[in-house]
Amino acid sequence: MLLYDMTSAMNPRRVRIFLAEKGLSIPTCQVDGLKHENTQPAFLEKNSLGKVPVLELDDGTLLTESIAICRYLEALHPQRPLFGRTALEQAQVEMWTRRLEFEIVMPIITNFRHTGQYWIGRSPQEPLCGEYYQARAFEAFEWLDRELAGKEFIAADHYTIADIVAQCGFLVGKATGTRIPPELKELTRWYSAMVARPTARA
Ligand SMILES: N[C@@H](CCC(=O)N[C@@H](CS)C(=O)NCC(=O)O)C(=O)O
Repeated sequence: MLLYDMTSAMNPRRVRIFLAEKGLSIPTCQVDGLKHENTQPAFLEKNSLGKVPVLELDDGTLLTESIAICRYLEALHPQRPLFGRTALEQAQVEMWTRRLEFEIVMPIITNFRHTGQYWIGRSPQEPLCGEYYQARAFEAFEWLDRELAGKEFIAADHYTIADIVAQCGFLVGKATGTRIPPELKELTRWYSAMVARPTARA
């Protein structure tokens, strides 16, 4: 297997943390976004969308989408489960992962696309759109703060892919000006615990 990775990017980080939590390691090939390597024909043959991560299997099969890659790895290495243990837990993890993708990650990333240096010349930028999505992100942070009251983890009584999705999203928010406000105590507590995990810098 070979993982096409981009060190500073959010979605490959999900896979790296997932692997680290499982105690697994896979050879990686770095794709340099600043040098536009992801939009060159050689990489577009791996992923026609020009995005990382991509997992290339030994028979040449290509898997894209961070969550699909993690699901594949979970099926190969079920211990310790990160997508839920029981039918109900699996549904709850899926529920939370989708809620977090749409409510938390999407507005953070959309703000970054419309305001970040990296996207100049790569994607049309509309500052008002950036402001709009940042405001939506902060509303969603308040919602998640309320949801986290009394909970150690987001979706279950243990760490799951839902926590990984959220922590990677908040890391982008931190780097791009959409930080967790300190008055959101539950969210701040949860995030501090996530970034203190030994796998957080994978
Ligand atoms: N839904 C995809 C999103 C992949 C994605 O957007 N990757 C970003 C990095 S976090 C990327 O490759 N960006 C490079 C670019 O578009 O220039 C996934 O979960 O893997």
